[in-house]
Amino acid sequence: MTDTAFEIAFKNAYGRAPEGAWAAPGRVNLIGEHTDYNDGFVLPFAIPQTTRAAVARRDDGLLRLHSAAMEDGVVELRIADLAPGATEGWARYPAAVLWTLREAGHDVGGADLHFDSTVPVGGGLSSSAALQVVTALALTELYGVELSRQDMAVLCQRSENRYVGAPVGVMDQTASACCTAGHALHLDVRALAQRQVPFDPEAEGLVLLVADTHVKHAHADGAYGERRAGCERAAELLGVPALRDIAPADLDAALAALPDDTLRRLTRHVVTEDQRVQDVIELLDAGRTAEIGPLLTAGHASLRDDFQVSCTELDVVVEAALAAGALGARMTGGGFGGSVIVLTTAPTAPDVAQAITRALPQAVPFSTAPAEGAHRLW
Ligand code: GAF
Repeated sequence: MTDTAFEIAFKNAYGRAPEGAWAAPGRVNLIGEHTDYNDGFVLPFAIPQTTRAAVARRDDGLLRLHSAAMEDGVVELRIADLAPGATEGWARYPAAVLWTLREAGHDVGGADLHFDSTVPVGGGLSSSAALQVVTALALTELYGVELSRQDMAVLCQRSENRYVGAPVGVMDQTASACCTAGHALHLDVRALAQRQVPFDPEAEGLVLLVADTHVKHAHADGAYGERRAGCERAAELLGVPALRDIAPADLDAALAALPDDTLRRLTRHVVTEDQRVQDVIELLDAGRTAEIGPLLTAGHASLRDDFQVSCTELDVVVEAALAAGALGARMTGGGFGGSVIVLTTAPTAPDVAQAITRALPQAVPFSTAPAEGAHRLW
């Protein structure tokens, strides 16, 4: 079925009809933060908010990009000129995907793409991964390229690492490409092994709220890369391939072997966070979702105190939610701003939501639940 307004927006930008339309969701990470680039475990789910792309192929070596949210009109790029660092602004993300597909030897040519999105930009809900994944899915399907969803996610991650210059892990792109409705995705990043874990808060009388602090974060900034470099340095000093290889039972010995407090804090966060992912999964599998609350809150404390990627606004929202009776709350995503997730019982949810907005007026919580991953619309 075609969405007429969306199709018309494509026609207005390009003067012809699209060949099809695709959608890719943002994500909430339930638990497992800053563990993906340590070869560890994550547990994200797709949210109902998506980025959509209406697309038609071109055969003249041009990539043309248009976004309903931007005022820069149609951005026209020559595929032959695409190179890391050569593209500015939001257009870097789809350009990066086309460049990376071609670098990987896939026979993908030019296209006109029109985007719109309901994923809050800079809200820590992976708006950029949604943009990358919807581009990758549309181009591979239109050009008949066979790529598994996990390989597509890895390719999108590579495009962000190499073309955009942000040293992110693979969680967000995998969530957008591979999640399914009613499930959180347990990803073992080292093995790239996936399991869909049933997660339906509503069925257990619970509500999961998302509160965007509207404090903007940017992963190309140095702080994310510094944390990542610190983790890699700690692993090297400990003689393991990645911090994932430190078992919780060996954590004290590992901490004692590290030369400074920063590396000790980073290591403690990653090792305890990997364990929290396993503990949350056990509770979800046992149908004891309400009991994951304290693990979410412990994850926040670890990100705030040990990994040091929280900020005042995130902490204020977490504290307000807990004081109003939430079962658990934590920042989600890379941090330095973005969103908080809050688990609460259904009857307490209105009070919790009110308390959050009272504490931070720009944070207006909405409830969410696991939605489907990237898909073709028509
Ligand atoms: C950002 C990154 F993109 C992810 O790869 C992940 O590292 C996350 O921060 C922190 O868990 O969303």
